[in-house]
Amino acid sequence: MVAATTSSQLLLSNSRSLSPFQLRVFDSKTLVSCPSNRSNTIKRRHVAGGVRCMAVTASEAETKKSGFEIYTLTSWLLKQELAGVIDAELTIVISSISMACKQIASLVQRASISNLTGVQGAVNVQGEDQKKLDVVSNEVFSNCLRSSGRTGIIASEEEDVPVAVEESFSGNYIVVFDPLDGSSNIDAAVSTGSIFGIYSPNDECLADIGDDSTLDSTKQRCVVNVCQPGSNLLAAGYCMYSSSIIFVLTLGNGVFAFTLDPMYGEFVLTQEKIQIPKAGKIYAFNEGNYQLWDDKLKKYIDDLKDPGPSGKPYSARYIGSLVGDFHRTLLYGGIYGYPRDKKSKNGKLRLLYECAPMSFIVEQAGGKGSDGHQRILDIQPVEIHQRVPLYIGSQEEVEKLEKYLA
Ligand code: AHM
Ligand code: MG
Repeated sequence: MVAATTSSQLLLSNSRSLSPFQLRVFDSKTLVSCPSNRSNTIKRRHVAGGVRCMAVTASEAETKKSGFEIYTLTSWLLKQELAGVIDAELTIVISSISMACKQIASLVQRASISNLTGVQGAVNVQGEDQKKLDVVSNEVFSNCLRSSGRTGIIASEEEDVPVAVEESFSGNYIVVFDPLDGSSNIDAAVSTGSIFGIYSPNDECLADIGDDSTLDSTKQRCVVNVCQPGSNLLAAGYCMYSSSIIFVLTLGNGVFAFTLDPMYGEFVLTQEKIQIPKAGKIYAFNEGNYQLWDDKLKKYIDDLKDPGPSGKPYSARYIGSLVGDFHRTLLYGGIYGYPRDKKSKNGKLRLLYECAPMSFIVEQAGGKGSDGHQRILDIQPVEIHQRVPLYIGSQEEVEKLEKYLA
């Protein structure tokens, strides 16, 4: 199938003659009409007096990579679908989330131009001032999920209770998300991000939609359905809005990063099977709260600053934006922590749409996510906006912290 042409080149996407996930550029001189079959790739050769077509095996074709090949999130998701890792409905849900992220990225980038900085004037159910972009991003995320037609329930940091999606016609996946995390940074153009987790569909929750008399019980069942431990997650990811827009995703088979190519407007695969370093001498805590911390935690932090025999203490790095701090930790190693303290008994971060998705990702990369005593993914939520302390990062660093808190 010819997708676009110029005078000298033809852009082809042909699921029979190429690997189904490849988009390649051919010189028009070599393009001729050749018969094809399903299992073989067609090789075209100029010979004296004409062109001869030869069949080559798919594996032979795959080893010869074109310099023009790009591997997009869409292609990658289709490959996962073909391999049976996810079904077609989940592919659509994740695609719609990536679309929401592209829109939010654009809004974040243009915030000061479009008068989208500052507060909205409302306070969310958790008593926090909502920024204009919090509200807009929540709308963008919710609309993309609704229009995908594959989402049964959505639960957001910015909504009081989970919402049953009436437009859903199949799939019915449960999506939890924080549409714009770290938005206190937004007016200074510092990194922010969106975080999401996807749970299995539960048709029971949707059974009574449309019957007003049962709306309350439907809502209650939605809450029950959304309150699942992170160990049930099917997929989780985040999108970081920074000097690059990076979409990080796990489907439970490793962690993959896709970078938004502004030329194509597509997320392109840039890192496969990311592994977090086993240890790393970087810590990310808001030390402004030091005096409010428990003595065991103070001792841990004090020891990190001790240069010891090597003469090298840990380095402190703290953006105050979970996605940015987490992404650095994932790539460089170390530990990110948001502890409980005297004023916030369970810390600040929310289990469902912040701690659990990030913990699923870190475990898939070989790291750990803990509340200081137990695995985050094993915690059974009892309410939607439940907070838990979070310590996340390199396995050895999180285990070291747990020993101090024991
Ligand atoms: P938010 O969801 O209201 O944006 O709050 C979460 C953010 C995280 O991104 C960040 O790690 C943390 O709050 C920073 O909190 P603090 O300013 O107390 O250090
Ligand atoms: Mg948040």
